[in-house]
Amino acid sequence: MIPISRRALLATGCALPLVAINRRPAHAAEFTYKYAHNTATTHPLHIRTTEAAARIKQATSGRVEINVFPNSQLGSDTDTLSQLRSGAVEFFTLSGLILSTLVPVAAINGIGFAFKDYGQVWPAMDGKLGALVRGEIAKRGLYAFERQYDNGYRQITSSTKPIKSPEDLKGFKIRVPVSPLWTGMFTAFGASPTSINFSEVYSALQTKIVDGQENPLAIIDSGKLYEVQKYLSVTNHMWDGFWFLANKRAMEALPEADRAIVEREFNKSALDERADIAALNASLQSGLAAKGLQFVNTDPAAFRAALKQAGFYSEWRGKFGADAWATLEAAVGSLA
Ligand code: X2X
Repeated sequence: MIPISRRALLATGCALPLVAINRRPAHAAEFTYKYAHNTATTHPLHIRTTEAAARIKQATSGRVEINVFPNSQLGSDTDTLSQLRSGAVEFFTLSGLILSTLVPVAAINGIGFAFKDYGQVWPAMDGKLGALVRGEIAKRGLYAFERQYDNGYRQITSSTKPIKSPEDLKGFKIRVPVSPLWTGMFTAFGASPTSINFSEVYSALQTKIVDGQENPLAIIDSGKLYEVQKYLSVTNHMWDGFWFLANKRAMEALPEADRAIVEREFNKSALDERADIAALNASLQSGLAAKGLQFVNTDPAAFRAALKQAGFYSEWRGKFGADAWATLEAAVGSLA
């Protein structure tokens, strides 16, 4: 029996109750996709993408359900990139520098000391430089959403000694993400870099496999790296962002209208996440100091000069090619 009385039907007219009667019952989603990322659940990347997934479910009337897997739960970044390519995972946020193992030019925003400030970062990444990288990503069977999420300007931490000058990096055992640019840059400083996925960083620091690492403040905080590090040197040595990546076949399987909703909502959340990181950058200096990290100020010009001296800029100009380099320089000025 339909639980609507004849009296109620008569009282309200037909249209409304009939819609209610015909509405499909709650049912399983038509598309259940996995989104993986490497940060803790307290990081704005997790919070804002989870909000996007909820809005997408609502706006598609439950047709598209995206389950968020934080903390490298589905595997390290290197593993998850393979899963994204095979379609085992449909969505993944990844640093362009790590993605460069598949799409070399995606590392270009990580060139040391390239972006002076966010006033240079977003116009470049939302503009020509980002478009160039997204074009190359598309050629490799992946789809990059228009708006990148912020990871941030990276700072060096250490458990053994404060890094004050480039000389202090000589022989320093530092963890870097799995990426030729990261290894190349710290080799150029004369450090001793080890490539380790983020999922292993806390334990690598705790067990002293490495003495230091480098990451933005929001990652150092949400990853609780302050528990296993003593000093934080404010170097701002590179800017790093997360591309929101999709398996192309999974995107194309969505009806066009749903695909537009998915894009709209993840792009919108990227802007929210950028604002969160900006706020954290302002608050975390004192926040992390209160948690025991000793802040060390540095002269970034000295670090940049050390890279230049080592031939870092000319080497990477050669690797990225004149066109991509010119696109970067158009955004940040001459890097010579
Ligand atoms: O692996 C890292 O250091 C992190 C969290 O910053 C990236 O995803 C590149």
